[in-house]
Amino acid sequence: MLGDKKIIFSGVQPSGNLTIGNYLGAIKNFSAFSEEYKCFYCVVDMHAITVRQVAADLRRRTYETLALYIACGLDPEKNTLFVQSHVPAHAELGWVLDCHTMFGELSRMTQFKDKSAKHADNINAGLFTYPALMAADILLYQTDLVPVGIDQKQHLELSRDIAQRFNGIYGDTFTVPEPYIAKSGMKIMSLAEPLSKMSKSDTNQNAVVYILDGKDDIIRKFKRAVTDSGSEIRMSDDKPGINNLMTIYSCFTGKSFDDIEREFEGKGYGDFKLAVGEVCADALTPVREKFNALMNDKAYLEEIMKKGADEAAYCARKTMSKVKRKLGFVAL
Ligand code: AQP
Repeated sequence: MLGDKKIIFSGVQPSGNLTIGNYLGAIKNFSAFSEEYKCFYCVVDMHAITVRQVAADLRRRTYETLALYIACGLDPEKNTLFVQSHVPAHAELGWVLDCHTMFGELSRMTQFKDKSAKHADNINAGLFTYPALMAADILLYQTDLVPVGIDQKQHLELSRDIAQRFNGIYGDTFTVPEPYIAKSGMKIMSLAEPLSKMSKSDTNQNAVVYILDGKDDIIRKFKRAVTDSGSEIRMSDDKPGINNLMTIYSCFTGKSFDDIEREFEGKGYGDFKLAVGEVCADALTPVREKFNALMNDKAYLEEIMKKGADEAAYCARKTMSKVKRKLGFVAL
């Protein structure tokens, strides 16, 4: 709690151009919390370097991710928006939590398995201990609730285990966070391989719809989306392509799957794909326009970064001094 408000923390890696998976699974849902909760939204650049980055791209994407937070509706006056590497306590607590996280636990993380298969030439220690740094991000702010896409649920459960373990050894130190997986935040899958998650680092540009794609590109990508045999628009275990498109359509329109099935009864995949492309493009146009205006004002974005880092560091310091005292580190 901060004052009488519960605390929310979430983050996005500036590891690529953000996708509609990041948007529907996470960012779109963030602004609803601003009034009721004290919210910290972070651009987690330190997580991004678990995979090799080009420095100039990482720097640009850090600005872009912050601008996208704001363009997607996060008011910097009502939310603390900041960059992870601007608050060194993340790294500091990350190390402490590394020492309280078990090798076996980290070995079981599916994201580690997926990413080490994808980046076989760079299976670094940071990729392995990523979830302990994520726990540090969350626990540093005594977070009550973490809005994330369902793909991050396993990491969040580990954060809870780490918090409970630490509290068990040293006495009450951390709030044990709860995940918040929005109904609309179901896992958005690749348009080319609907059994794999849509990821910003996918090299197949046609598999991924980016938040900043123009209308023509969005419609083209949906038209080319892989669908399944048959022709009916209906949710079914053997139709992962159509399930994914129905999920996306439902997220953008708020319509239930039953409504969507009725709406497209007797119509074919072609009509449906076009409709999904159109609702997606229409929803993202205002975001893109606001983003472009923000990216023309770097000084404003830097002001937000600075203000956010000061606010975050203030809260982080309180937790860090408690942690150091409990561990037995000598205070000067
Ligand atoms: N496909 C998705 N469906 C629903 N939610 C998703 N999220 C990501 N992809 C989907 C949610 O977006 C938030 C930020 O994710 P992240 O940047 O921390 O990293 P990630 O989950 O590893 O996302 P990517 O796009 O797959 O990045 P890369 O390719 O760099 O690994 C999280 O809340 C996540 O759940």
